[in-house]
Amino acid sequence: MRRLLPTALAFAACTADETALIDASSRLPGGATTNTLLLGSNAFASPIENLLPEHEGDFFSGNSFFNAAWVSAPASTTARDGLGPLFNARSCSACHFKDGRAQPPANGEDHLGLLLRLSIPGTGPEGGPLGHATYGGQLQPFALPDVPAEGAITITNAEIPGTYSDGTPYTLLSPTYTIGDPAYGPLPDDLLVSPRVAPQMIGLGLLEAIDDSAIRATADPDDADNDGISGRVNEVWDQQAQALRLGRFGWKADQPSIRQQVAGAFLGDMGITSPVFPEEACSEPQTECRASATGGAPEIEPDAFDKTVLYSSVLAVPVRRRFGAADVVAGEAHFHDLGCATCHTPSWTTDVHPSLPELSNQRIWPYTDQLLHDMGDGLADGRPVFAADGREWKTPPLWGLGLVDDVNGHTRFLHDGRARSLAEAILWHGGEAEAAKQAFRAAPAADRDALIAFLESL
Ligand code: HEC
Ligand code: HEC
Ligand SMILES: [Ca+2]
Ligand SMILES: [Ca+2]
Ligand SMILES: [Ca+2]
Repeated sequence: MRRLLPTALAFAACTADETALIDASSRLPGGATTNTLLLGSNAFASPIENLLPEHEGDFFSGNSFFNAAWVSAPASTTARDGLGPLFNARSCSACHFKDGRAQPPANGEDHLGLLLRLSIPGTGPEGGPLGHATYGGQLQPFALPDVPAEGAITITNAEIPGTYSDGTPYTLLSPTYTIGDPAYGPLPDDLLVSPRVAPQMIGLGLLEAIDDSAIRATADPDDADNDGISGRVNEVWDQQAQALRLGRFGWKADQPSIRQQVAGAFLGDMGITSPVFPEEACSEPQTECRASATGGAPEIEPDAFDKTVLYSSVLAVPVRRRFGAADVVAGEAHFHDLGCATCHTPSWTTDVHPSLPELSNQRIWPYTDQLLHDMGDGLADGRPVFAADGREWKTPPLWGLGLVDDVNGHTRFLHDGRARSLAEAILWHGGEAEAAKQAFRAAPAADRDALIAFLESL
């Protein structure tokens, strides 16, 4: 499936810094795995181009499990029954539409693609968040007919005005979340709520193939190098290893592996039990939930589960567009000069992947350090997850961001999709990223535009 692009030249950046050469390999952000063929609305749906023939069948089966709408048990379609009883959506693709990214719902729309993680103050099992005794760790706004759904989410947006240093005005949307109609008793005043939108699914196996020690080596928890940036690792519970491991996936690096993230999605988002989480997520007081029929033990067969994990691991990162265009080249230099690259680490080399050799030893360009950062009051959710505190978020990869509009028809960014553009996403940065944000605010309009052109080329 692989086709090589003609070798790109190295472009000199428009900066006095002689060392700031644009690396030709960044044109293929996923190395040999890069999707060079399929852009437009299917830009995130391609398998890695070097996918081995023996993995193709599993990819396509995994694709069908990712897109399948699950049904309530018992059903004649036993391969995908067992939905709920409580759930957020019926399929993975309802939230990760076209393997892409969700946006916050407009008022009155169903809350697909944005979910609320819940906990109460204190520490839960294995040092993780302490779920609410009835509502658990996530609000499920939908349920099967005879089971009460947990509640409804309402988002209220305040408009916050601001100005760039040159006087150009902007506004930011600041959302508040309320849970209406709580079906299982009132919610406590000190309930901790973390809103999250579904991110795009590309390049995840490559990120998983970065060696733990390489990520740990870049952490600087006490800001020993005194640059104002103190990236930290999360350490989260690994259900299969029964031990704490480096957190990698989710907006707070909540999950140690794609496998556990997928199992968590099946259970928490769709009510489907799996080999990793074999028990339905019905709490003691949720009696109708506990009395409902299940679709087998586990509800997704181990083989189908493995294929969904493989699928989630090998969706390809798309090739850069407008690579080498003057504004993009200038924007890349600004990205470094404004301090963005301190957290959005441009490049990594993957280690040996245990089961997918296609992902091994690739030079990749995700633009993330995979570490947690204090992003200030504005973005804080106040809900700790293992080592991540209520102000910290993991630096998200920036690859593919310029194609979100083509794939999903929107440009909503950040953990809850509050930013309506890439510029708004930057303007929300605070905490450790305050200096970078201020540098962006102070930059001339032409430089800001070039920076955005660079981000759109990713
Ligand atoms: C209700 C919407 C929803 C559904 C359904 C859903 N997801 Fe997600 N997905 C999310 C959200 C929100 C996140 C971010 C989670 C977090 O930060 O904790 C996410 C994160 C992920 C990630 C990690 C991505 C990253 O960059 O860290 C993977 C992998 C994933 N989902 C796979 C799946 C699979 C496979 C399914 C179906 C079994 C699925 N999801 C179903 C909303 C959803
Ligand atoms: C201190 C580390 C840090 C610095 C410096 C930083 N970022 Fe970020 N960036 C983050 C984190 C963490 C998030 C996720 C925040 C959230 O979702 O609430 C983020 C999110 C983003 C997003 C949205 C990504 C998405 O998937 O929604 C963009 C775009 C972005 N940053 C660009 C930049 C640019 C451009 C700069 C320089 C002007 C910059 N960042 C500087 C840490 C940083
Ligand atoms: Ca079920
Ligand atoms: Ca729940
Ligand atoms: Ca530092």
